[in-house]
Amino acid sequence: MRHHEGPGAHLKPMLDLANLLSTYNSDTGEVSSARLQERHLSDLRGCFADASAYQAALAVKDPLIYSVAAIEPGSAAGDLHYGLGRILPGKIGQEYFMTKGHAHAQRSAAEFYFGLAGEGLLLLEDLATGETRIVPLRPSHAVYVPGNTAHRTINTGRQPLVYLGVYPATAGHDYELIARKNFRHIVTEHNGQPRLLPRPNSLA
Ligand code: PAN
Ligand code: ZN
Repeated sequence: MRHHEGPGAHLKPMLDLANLLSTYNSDTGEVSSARLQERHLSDLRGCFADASAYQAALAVKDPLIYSVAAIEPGSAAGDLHYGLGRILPGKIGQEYFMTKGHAHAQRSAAEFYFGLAGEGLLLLEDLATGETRIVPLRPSHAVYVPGNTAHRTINTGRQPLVYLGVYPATAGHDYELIARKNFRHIVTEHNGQPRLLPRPNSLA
């Protein structure tokens, strides 16, 4: 059968999405035919506010923190890319395991997040105003990340947080901005609940 040609060719991204979810391996975060990117604790240097807790954890081992299986059906203007993210549960100090976070290189590019499993948050920071908010990310919840917004995904639960992010193929990922300035706020656990706090300068 030739699924990807003829009148149904425009359905290819949709078929890929169905394929993506049906071949998802919940133990590894892998999706067959997708490029899997893995981030370990050592890849998140400078992200966590508690530098001594980070060093202490890294001295013991360098665990996997998250992975993203990326599907890129096309890269022309108008095409979409999507990634299946999986963040493991855990904390460094009181701060939850999370992604590096980024802004899109094409600043106006927005993103659609959809929760599939586990419990977490999106930390959103407006690049123009610095205004920060956290939005719950749970199974069957959608979160719209507007353009010009740095975003980081955080696992606040005890299970892997699994989600889909869909974004313009032309968006690009700018990690430099976050590596230089970091997010202005952190999310830590207090009495079992997530709390948004300004980043403490002394530990940054
Ligand atoms: C997501 C992210 C994913 C991993 O697919 O790429 O959550 O986070 P980092 O890219 O910050 O490591 C997305 O926002 N794509 O644009
Ligand atoms: Zn993004």
